[in-house]
Amino acid sequence: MKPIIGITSHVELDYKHSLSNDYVQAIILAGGIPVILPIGVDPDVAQLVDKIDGLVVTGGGDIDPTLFGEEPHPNLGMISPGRDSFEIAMIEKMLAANKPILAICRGIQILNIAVGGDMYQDIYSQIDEPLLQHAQKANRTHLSHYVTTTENSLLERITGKSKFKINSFHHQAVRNVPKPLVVSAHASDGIIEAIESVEHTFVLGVQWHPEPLAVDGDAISKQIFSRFLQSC
Ligand SMILES: [Mn+2]
Repeated sequence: MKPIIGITSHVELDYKHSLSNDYVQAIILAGGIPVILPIGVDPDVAQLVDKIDGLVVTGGGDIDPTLFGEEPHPNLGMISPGRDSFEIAMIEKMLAANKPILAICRGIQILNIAVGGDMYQDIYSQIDEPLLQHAQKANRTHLSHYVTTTENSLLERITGKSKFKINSFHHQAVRNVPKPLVVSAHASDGIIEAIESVEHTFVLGVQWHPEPLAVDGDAISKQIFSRFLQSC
């Protein structure tokens, strides 16, 4: 029996569901059966969580800042409140059931908010230090900047590396990371690039996009998906 993996969809302004095929193919390549999840089923998340073996929380637009006690910064992009509420409800139930979660890009941010953390709405206007280019202009499979993993973290154990290169497509980032989550990788400018739970079997959030890299054959990205599937 292959694990069934729920994958949340990108929802444009609560109007249209869409999802890059790379998420689907990366799960199939790693040995799972992907199922694309809709918004609008918040009251039924307990039943959904019961049916799936793992959850991929995918990338997309920005997140409603009132969810972490702020009002919209001028550089906040498009948000999807229906997606925010569905994903937070799913994450809460998955955590309670100790079922595996792989959270990607926007996913790492909503994962952090679901446990009471917060985030930068726009790193370039909210951080005074000089920052790297985190919205790369190269194609999706180009590895543009390095991340350094936290010693003995799940991410370090999965990848077997203390430093490696990733792609980068974000202007927001996780800020305060509350328990049970901890930082598992950061960029050279201090931006948090990965978080994980110290109380769950497999809960990992990455700020980059491993799914086009895994489909392209990148060994580290394939390892992330295969360890996620093993946990499922
Ligand atoms: Mn980055």
